[in-house]
Amino acid sequence: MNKKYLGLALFVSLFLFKTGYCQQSTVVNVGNITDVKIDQQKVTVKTTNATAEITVYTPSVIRVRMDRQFKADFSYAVVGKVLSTKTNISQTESEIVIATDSVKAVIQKKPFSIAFYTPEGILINEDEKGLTTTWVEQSVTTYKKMQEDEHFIGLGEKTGNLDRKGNGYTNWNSDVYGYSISQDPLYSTIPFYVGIHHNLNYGIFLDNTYQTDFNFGASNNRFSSFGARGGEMNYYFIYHKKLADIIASYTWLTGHMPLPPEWALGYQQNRYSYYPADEVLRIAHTLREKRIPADGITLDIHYMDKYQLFTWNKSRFPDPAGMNVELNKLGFKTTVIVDPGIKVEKGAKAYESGLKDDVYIKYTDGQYYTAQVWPGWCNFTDFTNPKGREWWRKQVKFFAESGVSGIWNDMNEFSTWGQKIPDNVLFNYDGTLTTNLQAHNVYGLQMARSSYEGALEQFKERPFVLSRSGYAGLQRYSALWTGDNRAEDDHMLQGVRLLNSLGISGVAFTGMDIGGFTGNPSTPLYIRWMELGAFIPYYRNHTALNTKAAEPWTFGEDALDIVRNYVSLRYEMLPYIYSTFYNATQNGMPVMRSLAIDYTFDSKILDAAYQNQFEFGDAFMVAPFESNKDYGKVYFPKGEWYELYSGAKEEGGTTKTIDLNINKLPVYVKGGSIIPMQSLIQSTAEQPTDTLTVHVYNGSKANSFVYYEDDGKSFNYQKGDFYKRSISLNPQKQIIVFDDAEGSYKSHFKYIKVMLHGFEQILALKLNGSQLKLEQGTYAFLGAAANTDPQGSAYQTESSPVRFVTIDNEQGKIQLEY
Ligand code: NBV
Repeated sequence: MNKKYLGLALFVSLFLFKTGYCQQSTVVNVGNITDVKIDQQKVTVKTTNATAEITVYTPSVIRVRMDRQFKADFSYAVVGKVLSTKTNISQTESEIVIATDSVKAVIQKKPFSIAFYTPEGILINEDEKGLTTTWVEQSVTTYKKMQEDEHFIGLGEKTGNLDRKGNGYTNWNSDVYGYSISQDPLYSTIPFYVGIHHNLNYGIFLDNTYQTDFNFGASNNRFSSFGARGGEMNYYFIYHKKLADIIASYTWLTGHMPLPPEWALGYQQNRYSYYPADEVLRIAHTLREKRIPADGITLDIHYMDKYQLFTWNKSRFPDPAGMNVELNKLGFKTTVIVDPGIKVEKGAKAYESGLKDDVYIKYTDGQYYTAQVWPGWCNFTDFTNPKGREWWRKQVKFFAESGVSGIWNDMNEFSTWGQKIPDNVLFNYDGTLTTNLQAHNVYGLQMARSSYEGALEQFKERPFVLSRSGYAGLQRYSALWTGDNRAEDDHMLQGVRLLNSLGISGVAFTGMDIGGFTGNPSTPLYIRWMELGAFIPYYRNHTALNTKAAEPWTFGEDALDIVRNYVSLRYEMLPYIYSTFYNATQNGMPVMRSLAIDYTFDSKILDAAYQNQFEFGDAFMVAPFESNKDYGKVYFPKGEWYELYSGAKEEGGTTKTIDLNINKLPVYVKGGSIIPMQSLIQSTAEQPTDTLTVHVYNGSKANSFVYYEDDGKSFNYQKGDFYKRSISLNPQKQIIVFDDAEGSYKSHFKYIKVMLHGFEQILALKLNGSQLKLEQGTYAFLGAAANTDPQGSAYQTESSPVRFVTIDNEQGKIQLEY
């Protein structure tokens, strides 16, 4: 080759190398199937470049696992085990078919690619055939063909629109103080999403704890993809006709939330920070004096001595146990914050005991990893080490001895003044030593787990645990809140979407800082947010250091009246809310629900104009708007709807522009709903009257509600000491039925007041054959405080026309005919 050509060849190769065309060999595709092994519910294949296992877990859950070299099969998220499932597996020259009663996976052999079909043969999801699964150095990604008009929802704590189409997301748990409403990533990782197209929906859960990346057609219309920066391609494909069932399968796989104590569903007063003890008690007393029902007070970092874990600042809190007794007498429970960093201080009790038990994270050379947080230089417990978790569980005794009832896990991403943890610190990862790259995203989950398990061992009653960071499966241990939001309207609405997305992703017990953490809300924003809070699973007001006080009485008399109305409504709704939480412990259905769950294939619900509307349990639809708007447009999905306050009926399938009034949050009730409520109480430590009011809304479709009651605090329910009864409305047969109660618990309620809404034509009911005359009247959902206390609330809004009758609850099955 002469010099000229050699020069050109060199130039061309350099160009190709630079532009990446020559690096094809560093992109490794899964390749062709070269060997197939078929077991009862599992197919193992060798391909040119990898090994893959496709396993049927249930008729609707199929796991796809792929790697160039398999390592130990271990997961912090998955608790569901392979269930014996009728599975047909067959193969031909070109493909392998795995069929269950509800889904069919077809694997092409050359090259390997997988597609999922309904039993009728309708395509649900398929690999992008040109790209399938590929490795780029240590990263592995699976590419799925973008289906026509495909949309995506879920992926846990992600900002942006309900519809994730057109966006890419990263999972790397991060401390994001005052995050923006389009920031990514935030504090937690839940790599589970739902795809929707052609009246079909499916779920994909990528169980890989390295940094994961998702692309839902971000600047590409060819594929959606999910991948990880290390570890295996390891995903679960879930198919059901209904999204609620996909969530049920996903939470079967990653676990259900335990039943929380009832007090945790009440109102929680918080700030960074309440101290000294007298101030905490003053807050508690003022809530009682001002008749703002409340159950929780939360202590932020200033309760500690120089921010050292497992200490009390003795000058601020000379007698923490005494203070907590006092608070308990007032009907309050105390939750305290914990951070992962433990101050490096010779002689400090907890620090020394951690050293002795060898629980702190180290570098590869055996030196401790030390970084700065609140207390100064800290070491960090390795919560991925069983020994670390055991040590932490023992430390929780410190809180039990001080009469604490809840543990709030903060900074557990984990955060070291916003700095990055070096890649090379080591984590035990339950016996498979690894680095920060693999352990980072599960650290928060394992800390929350340790706190929960510690509280289970040390507390006498059901604990409440809250966490900022997490990974899939967090719901088994903890509630989650969305960290340091801002006191801005779009943050309130973004918060609604974050919680709704978390609900789709298996976390039913969620909250956000009501009123906003950074900055000061305007009075209308504060009011709106506090109203909204009544319909948020974890109802906690919180604000940062050096911001304006945010207790309900700090925004003037009007604000106080309005807020009192909504906190009071929350307490009246507790039988409904507690039952809804109970149901979440059984089937994973979130308490706060995006409309996408019940109306998945209605394209309007993904429309940005209506994406903030949500359901609270099965009955309520809330339409939140910016606090400064005078009117807003509401979408009513198919069915019948009633405006909560006036009972006015709205037809489904329509939109309506409504006047907005700061005194009242737009809330609607779905036709057919059954809503048990109680009399107003100031805390769950107080007993309501002995009448349970069951609101029944007329509707054209049959509906039922599982009513659940127990002592609200102990573990006796696990031994059958609960009271559970199904209440149903059957409009075709024109009956309302209270089934026989299950369980050994005696209901607190002697009577049931059946309150009928939308049954104007009906004057009497038949109870087991005999005639009951209905009374007529009105019912006001707001203003109960004013009814019980003349100085209560000034804001009585409209009331809804009702027909009602009171019946005896202490009988078996009750059938009411109308
Ligand atoms: O412990 C102080 C705060 C806490 O109030 C907040 O809720 C957490 O998200 N914490 C973060 C530490 C850092 C605050 C700047």
